[in-house]
Amino acid sequence: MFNLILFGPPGSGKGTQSDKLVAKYELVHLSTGNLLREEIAAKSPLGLQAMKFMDKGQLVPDEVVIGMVDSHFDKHKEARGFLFDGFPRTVAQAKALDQLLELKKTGINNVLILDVDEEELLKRLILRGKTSGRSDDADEGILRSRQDVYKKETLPVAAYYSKAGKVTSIDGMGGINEIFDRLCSQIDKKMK
Ligand code: B4P
Repeated sequence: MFNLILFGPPGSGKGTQSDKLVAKYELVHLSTGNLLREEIAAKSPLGLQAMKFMDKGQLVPDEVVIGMVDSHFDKHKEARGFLFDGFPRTVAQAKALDQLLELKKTGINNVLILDVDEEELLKRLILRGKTSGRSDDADEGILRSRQDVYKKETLPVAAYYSKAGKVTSIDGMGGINEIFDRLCSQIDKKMK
């Protein structure tokens, strides 16, 4: 299996680039943000619980996210690999993912970090908020607190994988296709 993590702050383009990457490399896309929004749309108990955190720009509790990933994993036993988008977002989630992958006798091949200026992140999310209908994009205060949560709770995940020598930083500024080409050239090197 070839397993990738696409990592970066809110608005760095993880979702945008993941759609293109899974099409090219035939990986299963596992976006915890998308899975949580599906649960909210279905008004499931998990969705109703998650909504309370997402609306405030906070992370959904680890046990909720890990349980959801675990059951999604089981639906894709034949996958040639996964692209993890927006997961793991805490060190506890990273450790849980390592255990899940170990059970499958596989691991993470590469963690690609999209590097984007904070002003550009806010600009993108404010623009998305005008059309997305996402409550977590609607308010500049929430957008800023999502960036703070990223720095406090999610950045340590990069250090966790860095110790294992798995992290590559990718310039996430510029056009969508240009960033996609940068990501592909790194993935192609790792797949050889
Ligand atoms: P996510 O759904 O993961 O979304 P995101 O971080 O907001 O955005 P992403 O980086 O994917 O940006 P996108 O490509 O869309 O998380 C949402 C929330 O869910 C979290 O805050 C949290 O509450 C919860 N959650 C999710 N996973 C969790 C976990 N594991 N644990 C706990 N809680 C979790 O790009 C943003 C915008 O920029 C788009 O409008 C796009 O069109 C635009 N854009 C992209 N690339 C561009 C470019 N190169 N130039 C200009 N615009 C660009």
